[in-house]
Amino acid sequence: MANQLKSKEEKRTSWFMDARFGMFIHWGLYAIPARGEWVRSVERIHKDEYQKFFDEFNPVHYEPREWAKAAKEAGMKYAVLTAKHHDGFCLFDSQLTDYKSTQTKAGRDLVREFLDAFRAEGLKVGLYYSLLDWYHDDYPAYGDAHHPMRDNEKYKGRYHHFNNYLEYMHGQVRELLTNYGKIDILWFDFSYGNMSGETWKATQLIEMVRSLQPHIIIDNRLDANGEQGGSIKSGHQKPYSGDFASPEQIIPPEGIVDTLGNPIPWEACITLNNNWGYCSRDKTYKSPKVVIRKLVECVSKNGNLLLNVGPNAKGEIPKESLEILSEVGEWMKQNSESIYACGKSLYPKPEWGRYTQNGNLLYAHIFEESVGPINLKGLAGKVKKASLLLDGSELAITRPWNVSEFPDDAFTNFSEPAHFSFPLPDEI
Ligand code: FHN
Repeated sequence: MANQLKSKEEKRTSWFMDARFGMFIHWGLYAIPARGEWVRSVERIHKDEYQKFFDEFNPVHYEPREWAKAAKEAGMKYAVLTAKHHDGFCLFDSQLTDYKSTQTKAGRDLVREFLDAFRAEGLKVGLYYSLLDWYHDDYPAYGDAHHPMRDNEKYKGRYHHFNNYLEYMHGQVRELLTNYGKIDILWFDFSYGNMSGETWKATQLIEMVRSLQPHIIIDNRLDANGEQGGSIKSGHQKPYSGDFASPEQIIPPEGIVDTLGNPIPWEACITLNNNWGYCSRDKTYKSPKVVIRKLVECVSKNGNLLLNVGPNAKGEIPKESLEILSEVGEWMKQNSESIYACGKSLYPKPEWGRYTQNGNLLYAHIFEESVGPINLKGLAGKVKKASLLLDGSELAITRPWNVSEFPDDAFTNFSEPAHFSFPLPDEI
């Protein structure tokens, strides 16, 4: 039985393990204050005051096909959009609330347009759904760890019927998995303290999700230990920290494995600046080089990278983000062979960089800080042929190389890793 279950999960996640690279999109009313998606909680904004953003919301430049093209050009194979974030605003035409995009000046079902556009560009599609809901009257407020009214005396003693909220939450998940066609990923977020597992009626929720869309990948954030429902690990689980945003530090060399040592699909999600939701003043963008390094790091440990963009109130992805995506895309055009369908190598991580591997093809990612000869320790006798992905030029494999010996353009313009393809002998 366990093996059967395992093969079910393997079937569900095989496309995901090949895809390796996706776009995360955090978008909603919080794009108007433009101070990140937690603005209501951080600034203790009452829902009545936040209402002005609902009344104003009208993303006149929302063109999801442009978003989809940018993702595709960057080499991304899937995308996950916030259908509802913690503020409770729904980007889809839910019949369970009027707090939704179709009731704003926009008058549009933003989720449906997103799904249509990204599917049209050939990408897999996922929806992020917040378990937290700071708008719903039956979600705990006073004394909650995160609610905007958590320390507002007026909310003390206010009774809430949490089961009403659960009925609403489960009902919305049912709407998303019934009215919007095939969804490839359902990205729940997040569990904390006792707001975890069966508090959400997670077993019942997962059974309903599986009955509606048996193929769907579910992340592991329905419980604070990251165990419930997770086809994939996306952080928020012990002993790792949330988001896995620093896979270099958080994820061990062997990746994430089960008790038998079998690899478990996992995904790091990272912001391009320091905010998930649009933040106009946050210009601390990561360079294309850092993004590529994180992608290589994840793949070298059997993981995926979900890279976030936070569109603004007009519905535009910030130009800084588009520029980074475009440059990452240039690198992917040349080197995606060392990313897609690749994973952890049979060989231990070399001191000068990372290996990724796909079957009998080994890819050596050389980080330019490496000094001295590139010594393919332990490989010398086993490699038949080495060549640069850049131009297919052959590399002698009988001796170590100095990085300086590589052709000048062996490194892309971010002085990024050169890549070798090593067709390894069958016995590998
Ligand atoms: O609180 C959210 C946050 O806003 C964002 O959605 C991230 C994405 O992984 N998840 C939670 C914090 O980890």
